[in-house]
Amino acid sequence: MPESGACFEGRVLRAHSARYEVLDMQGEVCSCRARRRLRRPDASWPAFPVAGDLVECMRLESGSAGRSGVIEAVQPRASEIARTRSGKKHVVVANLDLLVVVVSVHRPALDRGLLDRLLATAERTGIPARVCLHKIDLAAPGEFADIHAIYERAGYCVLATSAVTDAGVAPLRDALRGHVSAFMGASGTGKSHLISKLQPGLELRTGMVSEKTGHGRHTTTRVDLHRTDFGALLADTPGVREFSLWHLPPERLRDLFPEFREIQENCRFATCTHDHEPQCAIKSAVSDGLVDPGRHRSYLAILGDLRDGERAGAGRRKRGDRFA
Ligand SMILES: Nc1nc2c(ncn2[C@@H]2O[C@H](COP(=O)(O)OP(=O)(O)OP(=O)(O)O)[C@@H](O)[C@H]2O)c(=O)[nH]1
Ligand SMILES: [Mg+2]
Ligand SMILES: [Zn+2]
Repeated sequence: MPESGACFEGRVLRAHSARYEVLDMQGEVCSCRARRRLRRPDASWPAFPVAGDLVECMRLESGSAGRSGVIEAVQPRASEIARTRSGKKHVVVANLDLLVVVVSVHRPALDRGLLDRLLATAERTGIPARVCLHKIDLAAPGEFADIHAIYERAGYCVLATSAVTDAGVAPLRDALRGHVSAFMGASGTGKSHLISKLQPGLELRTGMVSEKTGHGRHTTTRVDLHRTDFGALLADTPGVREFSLWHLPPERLRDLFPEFREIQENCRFATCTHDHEPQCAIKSAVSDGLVDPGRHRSYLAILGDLRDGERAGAGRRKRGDRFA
């Protein structure tokens, strides 16, 4: 057993009330606290640790509560899933290899706006995303074939999955093997249930979808990176209702829709935002059925939010407010 005072590297599995569970290179979990300077949520860098962070720690005496240590440093992140919450940057999870966006086909109804925001977030941080059309047992045969095709044409790998029939579970497990992945989506879409299917024995808490509203009940309340026996780390995350991309310059959004990339080369203006500009190749492609109108609508909705955010930020700066 490593002695007290020894340094070790590891990955944060979960953060809770200023305690962090860190998985070390030997596969042991150590309960750590973080140096105060790492815990300031407003620090630009190093920011306080989140699940997925790679950290450098010092081991303390092992007590009755098991191994313990102190996080001394957080390594720069290779990727991070970041959103805007109450005007501040909120990093949900770091250092992913893969983002699994879980949308249920029914109960709750498929939310394409949220799906497209999460896919754009994965593009932004440079990690591949998979789309899980989950609860496929609730769909009529062929009911979601068009959605499946739209996202495959956009360049994504799409899986129809069910925790009831086990459809798609084995191929998803294969795709996750050896990687660090996070499952994100609206509450009640079945993220925790699906992860429990992927790794029998985990038995994560799941919640019923409300009969009245058709929404989930926000059963999972924090990010937890789970170990599996097939060589994957899987992050279960709390359901998101709205997802605003953190501080993205609006003109960069067009590069986060993979199916736009080649086509937009032909827009009349090199900086075309595919909104009001004349001779826009993307708008023509939508009319010609080459780009899905729903994806273009999602793009315009996100663009509108980013422009509003930019205006609000400029207003705050003008008034001399501290920019969050
Ligand atoms: N019919 C059907 N129901 C499912 C499936 N997967 C999950 N469910 C049900 O959907 C409900 C919500 O599942 P959860 O796993 O708690 O959903 P979640 O996405 O983790 O929700 P939050 O933790 O609130 O974000 C539960 O009642 C599950 O039993 C599925 O494949 N088919
Ligand atoms: Mg859950
Ligand atoms: Zn254009």
